Amino acid sequence: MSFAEHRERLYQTLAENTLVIAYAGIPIHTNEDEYLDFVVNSQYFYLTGLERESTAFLAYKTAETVREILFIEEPDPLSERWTGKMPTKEEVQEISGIKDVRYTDGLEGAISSFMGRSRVEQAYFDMYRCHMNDLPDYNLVMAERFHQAYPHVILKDLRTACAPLREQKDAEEVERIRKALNITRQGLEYVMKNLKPGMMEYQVQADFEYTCRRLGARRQAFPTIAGSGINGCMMHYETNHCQVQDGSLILLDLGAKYENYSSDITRTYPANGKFSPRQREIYELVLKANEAVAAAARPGITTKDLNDIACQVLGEGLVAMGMIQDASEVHKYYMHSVSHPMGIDVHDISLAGDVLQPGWVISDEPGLYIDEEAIGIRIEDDLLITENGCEVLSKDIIKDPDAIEAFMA
Ligand SMILES: [Mn+2]
Repeated sequence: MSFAEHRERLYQTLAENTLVIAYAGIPIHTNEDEYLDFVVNSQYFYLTGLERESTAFLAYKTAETVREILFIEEPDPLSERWTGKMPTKEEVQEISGIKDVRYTDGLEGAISSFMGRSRVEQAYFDMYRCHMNDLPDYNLVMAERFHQAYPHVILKDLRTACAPLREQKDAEEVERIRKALNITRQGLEYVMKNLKPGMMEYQVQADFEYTCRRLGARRQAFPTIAGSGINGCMMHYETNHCQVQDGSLILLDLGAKYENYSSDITRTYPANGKFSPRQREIYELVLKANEAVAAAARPGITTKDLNDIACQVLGEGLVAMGMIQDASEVHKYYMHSVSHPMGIDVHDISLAGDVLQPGWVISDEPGLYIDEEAIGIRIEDDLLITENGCEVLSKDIIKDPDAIEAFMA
């Protein structure tokens, strides 16, 4: 399915007399003349396939038709001298399938023209805010500006409208995730070849990210977590500044991002290449939960159901080891939930309580975190929900403890 088909799916859900305005966004300034790496707005990307900053997309749906216009910056020889070639109208037409491409200096005029001559009743902007204290995203700023100018038009949230569409991946999106996973697999193999006690956690991180970059991933899907020993017991440890001790485990939660789609994998390795009997005992319990979740994942159940399965397997195992009295105490050693949707974003857009459907891609990531023994183990795979069950997209990334030991030997 092409990006044009993503738009077509959106239009089918919209009422007539509806305007859609989506901005790629602008680079975020830090200090002096430095900016953060540009990250495109996910709704804009989903609808256009474009990752170029300072571009925008406008669509207007009437009873009869949908008008689509894409706005890009006019290529300018001076800018190109400093920062490289800018995309041309032909190039963005090819990627997005949008025929009417104009330059951004015409955007306000185009909005004014639609507002002046058409009966616009509602307008969709991405108005997402993660935390109340966050600075507003560019799309939210532009939504507020629009609302000031046209207070009679009902504003609606483009992100919410895109959620059910983005949850269900098409073949091209799954293919991009497979490519990201293929890079992540090779990165982890490079890590296993080089891992030894005495390394710094950030060196393990560097081995992984070096491979990702060499294989064409432009960025990581999220900050790499490389937690050895007790650090593996912190869910989102990403300082990675400690030395990896002999006899410890290192928990690696990481993923390449490729063609703007994410992979999200966790593997836990013995620093010296061999699990201790106790480490292996815990590892095998986490692996059992990981496999139970993959065996249960299918259309018709929820990620909460999957988490209940993980809790049951982990809880029963901990009771059998005498670590807790009752399976309900599992949260003493397992503090997160087992699954989240993934796609363009590593924690991808979803509507709470949604039931799994074919085409969803979700994580499968049980873990156990035993502070008193400095054992933190998580095993995470990425699952594609199919008609009858699921496909483990990350099945080639080894996780069997014997296979890990053989690979590291
Ligand atoms: Mn995850």
